[in-house]
Amino acid sequence: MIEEVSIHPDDIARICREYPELIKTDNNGLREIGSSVSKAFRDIFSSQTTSQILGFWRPDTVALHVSGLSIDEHIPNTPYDGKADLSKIAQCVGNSIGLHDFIGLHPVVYYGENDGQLVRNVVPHRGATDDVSSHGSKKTFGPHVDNPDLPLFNNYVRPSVISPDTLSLYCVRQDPSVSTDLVLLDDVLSLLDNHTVEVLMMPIFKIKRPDSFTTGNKNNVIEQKPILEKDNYGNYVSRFDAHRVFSDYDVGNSAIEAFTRASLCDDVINNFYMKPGELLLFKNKRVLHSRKGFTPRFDGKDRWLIRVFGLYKQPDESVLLCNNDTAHLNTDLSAFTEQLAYG
Ligand SMILES: O=C(O)CCC(=O)C(=O)O
Ligand SMILES: [Fe+2]
Repeated sequence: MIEEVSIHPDDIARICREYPELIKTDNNGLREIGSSVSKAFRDIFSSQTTSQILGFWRPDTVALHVSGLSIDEHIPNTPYDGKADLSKIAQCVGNSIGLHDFIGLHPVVYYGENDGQLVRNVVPHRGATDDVSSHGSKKTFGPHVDNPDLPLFNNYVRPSVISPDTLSLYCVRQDPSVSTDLVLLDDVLSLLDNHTVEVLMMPIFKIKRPDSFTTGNKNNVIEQKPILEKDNYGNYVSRFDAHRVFSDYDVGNSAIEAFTRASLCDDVINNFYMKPGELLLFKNKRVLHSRKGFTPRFDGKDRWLIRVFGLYKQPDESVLLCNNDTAHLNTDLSAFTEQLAYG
């Protein structure tokens, strides 16, 4: 289920009075502001709001839709190169990362993507209008999980990098005609027959690394993987991405087609026309997200969301790119080959 949380305006007014300045915008500085904001949330939120938000940990809750958070008084123009001075949107950034801290999630970023910055600006990029990525616009970005070429779980003999457990999108500036769409994996599976589900669990699929990776091993492809697996609690999780999964087998391609068709049914799509100060936080591998194509105006006022990835557990030192940034993960899978062999 998707939990609806509405923050009381009096609570927001109190938090705004205490809002810390965002002085250092490197990842460590962002985590500091996240921890101050989380402290303010703990002091101010009612027990009802707190339990609704912490309900994110319930096995049947796969997403939170939080409304009524604050935004900064003067929002700069939408940054069409994808780079913004985060100190100018300190409240949006602080609320995003603060909610992760409050819930106990660990914000992370993956080497090769977003210049190592925890906060990604999801904006139409002047040079990427035809890309299928968070910087694209004209083409529909079909249902997908993020970073599907990375291992789903960390249940190997040694720790490994894994795909994001969670993803949040915070609305800084709205385009009222563009929704952010969520589809629950369980809803898609309820439309498929048993045979198709069984095929999706077979290790007969190839998955390509997303276009948002611009450095490192950006053309990574993993092979002989299932699209569907079950986690330790028996929940289905997926590495589905309509644009990036393939199979060498007809039976595999038919299953991909059936899954894609089911994920595009109106009945399973939850549209969110997010206004500034609204946030979606969801379990990346149990929810698909998508966005229809749109035409940006490039007048400084186009749609602007900020995205943050999270992990349920603090990443092990061995999966970090370097020791001085505990959020920046190594994505060179050859560094984890030994344990992948056991996976
Ligand atoms: O809402 C969008 O533009 C898509 C964003 C997205 O899929 C992402 O940033 O992972
Ligand atoms: Fe995405």
